[in-house]
Amino acid sequence: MSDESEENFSDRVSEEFRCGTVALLGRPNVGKSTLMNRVVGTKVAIVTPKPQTTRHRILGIYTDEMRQLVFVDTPGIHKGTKQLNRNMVRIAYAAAQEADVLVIMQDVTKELDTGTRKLIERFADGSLTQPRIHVLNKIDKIRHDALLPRLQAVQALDPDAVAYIPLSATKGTQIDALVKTVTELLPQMPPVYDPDWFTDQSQRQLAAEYVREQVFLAMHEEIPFQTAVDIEGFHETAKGVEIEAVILVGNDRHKPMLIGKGGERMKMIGTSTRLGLEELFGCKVNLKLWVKVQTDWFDSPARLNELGLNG
Ligand SMILES: Nc1nc2c(ncn2[C@@H]2O[C@H](COP(=O)(O)OP(=O)(O)OP(=O)(O)O)[C@@H](O)[C@H]2O)c(=O)[nH]1
Ligand SMILES: [Mg+2]
Repeated sequence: MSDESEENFSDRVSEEFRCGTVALLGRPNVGKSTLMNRVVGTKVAIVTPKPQTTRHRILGIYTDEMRQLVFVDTPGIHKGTKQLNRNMVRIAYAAAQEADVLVIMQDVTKELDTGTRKLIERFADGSLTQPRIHVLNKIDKIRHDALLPRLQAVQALDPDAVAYIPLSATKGTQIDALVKTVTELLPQMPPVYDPDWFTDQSQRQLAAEYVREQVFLAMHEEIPFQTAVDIEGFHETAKGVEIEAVILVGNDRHKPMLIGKGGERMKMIGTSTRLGLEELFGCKVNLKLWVKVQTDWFDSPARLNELGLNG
């Protein structure tokens, strides 16, 4: 969008317009990225049934006439000994420190385990002073009467939070309540981002993430967690975009597994990625994929730095 129309939008907004950042925090797999995509209305963050899907801090921006909510999706907070895992957790805590509002999410279909309790206690221990909202996600999967004890348990752990909101990110239930509650906690100020922006990621970064999503969906055991994607070429042409992507694996054994018999698995990963990217970019995508072995890249600070995963 041009500078002129951006100015127009900022000029048009009322004095009551609110804008600020909202960190989405929680254990892996609770639905942080799903929730952000739901509010923003576009798949700006990849989602898979596997934990540790998100590795970066990713912005998802929602703008209407009244507000601009800048959601900060974060990697799930977990224990891990590899440098990559430690960096991911650091990214999440750094995002919490910088945000105006903290949204702490949990999956109500899972036990309120020690990891989740500790995480809640850590955010409620007074070291961070921003208002906190607890989101109890995946209510579409539990019986109504199972929710009350869970709400009481979170309230007991963090009685000073502003709100406790049960919702379903996939079904879209109670999203309005979250948007309303968050808005009231943000400062009155004009929008920071162009109203047409959904995310801070470049098309190149989105392409890398979309490839990684398909690797996560296609592969099992440790392979997805030891895979990264590097975009080596991204060219806009008259027909659409041409992308050259390298899938990095941390181990020789993983390369043939990822390629599959007769290259079948790579073909499948390539096709599903291409379809997703064509929908996202609204144009034809020509995607070329390679697999490269780079032993233990996930424990190499220099390599993590090159991949933008330095935390
Ligand atoms: N039934 C149900 N499933 C959900 C809901 N929200 C998310 N999921 C599923 O939960 C899984 C994890 O979702 P993500 O959004 O990737 O979770 P995350 O918290 O971002 O996970 P990490 O990035 O690994 O930290 C996916 O299979 C989602 O489809 C929900 O409201 N209901
Ligand atoms: Mg995620």
